[in-house]
Amino acid sequence: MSGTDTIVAADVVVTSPGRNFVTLKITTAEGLVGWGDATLNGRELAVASYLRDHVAPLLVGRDPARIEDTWQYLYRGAYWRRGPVTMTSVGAVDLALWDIKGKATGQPVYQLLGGAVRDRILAYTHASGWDVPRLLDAVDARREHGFLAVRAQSGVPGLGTVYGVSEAAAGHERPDRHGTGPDEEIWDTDAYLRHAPEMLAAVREHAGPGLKLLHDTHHRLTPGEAARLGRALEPVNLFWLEDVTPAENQEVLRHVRRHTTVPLAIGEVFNTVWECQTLITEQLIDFVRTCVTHAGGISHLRRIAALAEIWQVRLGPHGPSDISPVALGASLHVGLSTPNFAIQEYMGYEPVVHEVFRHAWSYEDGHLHPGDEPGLGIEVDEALAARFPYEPGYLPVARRRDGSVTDW
Ligand code: EZ4
Ligand code: CO
Repeated sequence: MSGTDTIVAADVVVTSPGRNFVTLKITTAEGLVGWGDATLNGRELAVASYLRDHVAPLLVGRDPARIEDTWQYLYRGAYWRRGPVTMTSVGAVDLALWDIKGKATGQPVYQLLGGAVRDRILAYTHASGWDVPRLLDAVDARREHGFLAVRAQSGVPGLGTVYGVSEAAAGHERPDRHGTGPDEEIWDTDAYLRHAPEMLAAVREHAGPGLKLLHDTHHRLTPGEAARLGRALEPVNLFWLEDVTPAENQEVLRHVRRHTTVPLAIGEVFNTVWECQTLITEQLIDFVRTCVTHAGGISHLRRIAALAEIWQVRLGPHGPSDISPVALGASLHVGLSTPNFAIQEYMGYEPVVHEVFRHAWSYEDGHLHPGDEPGLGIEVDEALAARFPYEPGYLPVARRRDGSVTDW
């Protein structure tokens, strides 16, 4: 196939079946269609414009088989590099080109990446409750659905809405869909630090030793606070503690690491291997959370995995309901073919999302599989997608009790 086909169109589909998704569709002269996810929660149209206005004109006329060359061309050729908008755009193109290569060769993408190294991929899902009893019910419900790994989040006494708590069945990450700007939440780290160890100990006590238990601190702690929390959580035996600090400064994790053996996971907001470099090469984390779309696609996630493998760091990619089923599928093709892939986040989707994005990937007994359709195994129902126009939405903003802005 190499060199015989040509990209004739690159179109951006923006749809909002309950939440916004941005999808790239690349079409070739031979009639192949490749899909890529370009959703960046709360900043969707920036990526849509980057793709429509700046990338699509460059793709027309190119050879779709040249995936790596196109990656280099878009990354290095823009001069302005890295960052979530750029890397999500590059990632969407990369996914769509892998999809096309799979369809051109009749192979699922994981076969082109070296074939399966495992039979299925361990998944974790979210459970939350405003108080501990409701959280325990949610954990039970997830386990009844077969999940072996669960991320537990709860409300904090004295605070209102906080990150990660939703009692919706599928659980979903806000944004609230209104164009009036973000909701604001009050955050109090001391209240959280008093509550979190008790809350997670209650889950462990209730669920027993077999459950893989995870928790997300969502960038809120200083290195000292993170070290203390990590120590306090050691008896709970977490699978991981996520995003303890904002990690804009990777070096501060040295302090956390010196004081606790709690397994650390970081990286869902990172966009390239360079933001993971110190964390990996100094073994400051156990799991890297970079997302297959936000970190430049399958091609770049594999580079991160290769660096991580040398340092015995494993992948546990971001997979919230605010990336589309296209991205989740792509992550699973990497997961099935990458030795140091540990676990995939899987929040699930509302039923209508599964209708807009029909997918070969499947969930069963706590595990995911990408399926064996050629390419990524995704079909987008464009007519249905067109019935859900874009609606502006924002993630919340958090303030301390004194009114100053902190990390949400
Ligand atoms: O808050 O994807 O671990 N998962 C997460 C996510 C993020 C959202 C932000 O859009 O932290 O739920
Ligand atoms: Co997270």
